[in-house]
Amino acid sequence: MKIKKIRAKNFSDALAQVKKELGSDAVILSSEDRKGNRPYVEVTAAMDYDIETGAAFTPETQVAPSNSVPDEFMDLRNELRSMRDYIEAMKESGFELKLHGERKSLFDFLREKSIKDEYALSLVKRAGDVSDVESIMSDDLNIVRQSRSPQLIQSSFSSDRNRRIIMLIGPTGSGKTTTLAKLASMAIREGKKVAMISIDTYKIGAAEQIRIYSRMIGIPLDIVSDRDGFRKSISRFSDKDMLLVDTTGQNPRDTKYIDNLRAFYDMNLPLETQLLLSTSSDCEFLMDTYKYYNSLPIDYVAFTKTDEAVKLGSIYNLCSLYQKPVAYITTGQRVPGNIEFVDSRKLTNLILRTGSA
Ligand SMILES: Nc1nc2c(ncn2[C@@H]2O[C@H](COP(=O)(O)OP(=O)(O)OP(=O)(O)O)[C@@H](O)[C@H]2O)c(=O)[nH]1
Ligand SMILES: [Mg+2]
Repeated sequence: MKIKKIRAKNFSDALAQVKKELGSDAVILSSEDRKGNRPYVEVTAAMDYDIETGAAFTPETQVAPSNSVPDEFMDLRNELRSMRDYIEAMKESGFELKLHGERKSLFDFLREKSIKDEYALSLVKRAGDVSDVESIMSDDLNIVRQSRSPQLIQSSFSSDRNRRIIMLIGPTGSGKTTTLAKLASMAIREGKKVAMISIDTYKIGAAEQIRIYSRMIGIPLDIVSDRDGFRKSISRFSDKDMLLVDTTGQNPRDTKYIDNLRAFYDMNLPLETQLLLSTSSDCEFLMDTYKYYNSLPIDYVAFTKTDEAVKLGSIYNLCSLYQKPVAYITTGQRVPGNIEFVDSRKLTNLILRTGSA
């Protein structure tokens, strides 16, 4: 293992030098800001360091790797790993590591809420204290829905601007059917004429589940399996103010599933699409999931199961990356109820208050 100390005027220069002198596999062991008349950054880097075992990569360890890795090595390995990920994220987003005092505490506070490093850094760079962070985050979350294509506006239902056909999409079990029933109950209470359409003929029991809700709330339901049926159903419910459309949840990485959904959009009806994502899911999973749904015309994101979530930073991460407005959050299994229409300020409060620290 070769260890080298490198000095540079800032962290990105030091990293560039490490890469040049030790190669791109070099591992950063430590970095320190040196103060004084001419401040500089000192980085200690190592080459031929086996990050998986936390051991120097020598011929001996290659031949006879040790099965029982001592705890302190495991800790070191984890620390090195997270440091490497952190630095990679910094490099990708072009940030420098220069946080001290209040800013460092703010950064740590945001990370604690599961806000991704690059977004946490961006917030901290724009803010002086927690209340600044709150208002900046709230501004960031105040995303206005982009207007749909003129083509869509001219379509068959545009004469009645109050009529809404809302389609709920999302991964399996994200809460589409339950939320649909919550929305239907709310609309009924507001005196609207509502009907439900389910295009979920894939999952066993899906029809029964939505039928129970339709009877419970007392609103009509159509279950259709194709575009023809869908069009007929929309005509049948032409007297309604609101049509709520339930869809099948499947793995969005399956292109057939996304293509099936897309076929309904190709009908050129004025559908409003809400993508439901469960906040009890891992943030990386959600970010990746979104990527696949992103090929569909999503108008809003809605976050479900906030009652089960340990942290809600994923809401900010997703909104920052995909720039979609949040329609509402759901807070439990109860129907009716357990749905909240939150503005960006309330959302910010939830994100910053949920979880430890
Ligand atoms: N804790 C909690 N559970 C919820 C919430 N919303 C839905 N659920 C539960 O999550 C489970 C799945 O909900 P569904 O509405 O069937 O989800 P779905 O997206 O329709 O599922 P698929 O149709 O299989 O894709 C059910 O047990 C719901 O009661 C919520 O806000 N909080
Ligand atoms: Mg369902």
